[in-house]
Amino acid sequence: MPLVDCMNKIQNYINGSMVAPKSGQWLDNFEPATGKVYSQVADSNESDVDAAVTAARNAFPAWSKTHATDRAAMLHRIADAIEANLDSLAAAESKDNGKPLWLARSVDIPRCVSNFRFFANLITGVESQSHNSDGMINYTLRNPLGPVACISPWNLPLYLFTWKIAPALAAGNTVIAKPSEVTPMTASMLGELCIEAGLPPGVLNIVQGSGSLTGNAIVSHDDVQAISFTGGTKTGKHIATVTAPKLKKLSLELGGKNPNIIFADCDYELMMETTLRSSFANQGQICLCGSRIYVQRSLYETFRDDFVSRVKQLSVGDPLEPASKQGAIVSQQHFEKILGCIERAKEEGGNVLCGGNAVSLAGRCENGWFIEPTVIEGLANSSESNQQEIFGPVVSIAPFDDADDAIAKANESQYGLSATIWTSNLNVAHRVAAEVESGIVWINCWLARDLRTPFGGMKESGLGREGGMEALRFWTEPKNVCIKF
Ligand code: TXE
Repeated sequence: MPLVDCMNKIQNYINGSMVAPKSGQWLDNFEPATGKVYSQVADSNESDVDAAVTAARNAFPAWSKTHATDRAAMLHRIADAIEANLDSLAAAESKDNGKPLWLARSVDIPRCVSNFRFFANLITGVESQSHNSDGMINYTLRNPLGPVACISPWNLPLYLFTWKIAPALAAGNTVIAKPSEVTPMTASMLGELCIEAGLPPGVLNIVQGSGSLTGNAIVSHDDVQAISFTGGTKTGKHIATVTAPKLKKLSLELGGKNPNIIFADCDYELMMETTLRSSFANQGQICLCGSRIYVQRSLYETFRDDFVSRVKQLSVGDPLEPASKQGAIVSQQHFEKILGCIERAKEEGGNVLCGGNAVSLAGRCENGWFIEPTVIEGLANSSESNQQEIFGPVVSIAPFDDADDAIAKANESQYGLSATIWTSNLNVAHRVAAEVESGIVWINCWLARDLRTPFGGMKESGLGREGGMEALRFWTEPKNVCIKF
């Protein structure tokens, strides 16, 4: 596949072709590891969005009538193309986002393949509902909606982009998809792969650009029937104000401030190894990271000293180096936001046990955006630092006394996305899982994913669920037909 020339311009994929924005306007695209502009991305406007929606509308009749097995075969061909280009996609993802190359190769890109294959398989096995009673028989049709929109963030760029696109296409919709303008590269490459795979023109349209211009044009377009969004809570709430008056279906997967609850009777080594990942994977830029660590008092000091000494060993380095455990922060703006949050935590009485500083690297990364993995103790549970999403390599730790105390601390939050519980006591595990206010709970594991499960959060963490049948139901309109005989 002709790799998108990184020094070239990152174009839109509309109606089956790679095209420049009609305005001829471009946005700089940075490499986080070097802090330098390395490409430019289309700054699309309403007329680009309109072209994409028109293409999607024109492609909808044929695509929606394509048999599920044929839609599935097409999705498998896209998965094949991604698989065949794993190395170039992983390299592009690492360059665009700043994450370590090994992480993009082992997690991000393989998950894109899984996203397409999972929903391709699912739609060939979906059964229809029928209800039979009193001389009547009912059957339920679940029809695709039409042109729909997928809008995704910069932290897991192609992973979350395809997590939305795959079920939308599988259900028979045509799609207008917008990646984050901060990490546009692999979305553009996906467009090229779809051309190679023979996806009919207009079935998928990828429109690059800013949220305020391009994103807003998509969510406010009258012909867009539904929107699936992942990003910040503030942006999600804004989008809801645009779509609610038009009664558009809306799915929101937003921020989190997830508790990691560690009881003294846990499997210590497994907990420790996993907690290092759940705290700092992807530089802490995963909405599911456990950024509030609560440890039972009898274990607290042992945990704190051991955790801090292991965090200090997490090397921050060039994302291209296999030894780098932590890569670069995605943008200058986010880099400065995280450092500001660390200063705020100190003002709130937090004691930085390790990290807390920007990292200056020699060589090609000397101007990159790097931050030490940071552990802070002594913050009040109600402090801004423990209430607001930082979305970086920063965790707070605090002791708790018993399950009641842990649940109260965990639930003192506006968010409710995920929670992690470490204990060997089954009663405690099930009780805490039942009472903690989050849409996803992991017990003695983290980020263990079965794509059939409902995925999403409550409170300020979102609206609706992705995954499995939840996704297919979101992307279809049910119709009940009743026949009397
Ligand atoms: O997300 P935004 P950003 C959190 C994290 C981060 C904050 C902001 O706390 O600091 O969100 O990150 C598009 N109409 N998460 O700025 O702004 C935008 O172009 C339509 C958690 O990246 O929410 C991008 O494609 N679209 C999150 C997408 O929305 C709009 C992962 C997300 O951008 C728009 C990332 C508008 N008005 C950040 N404004 C998670 N839950 O995983 C922006 N966009």
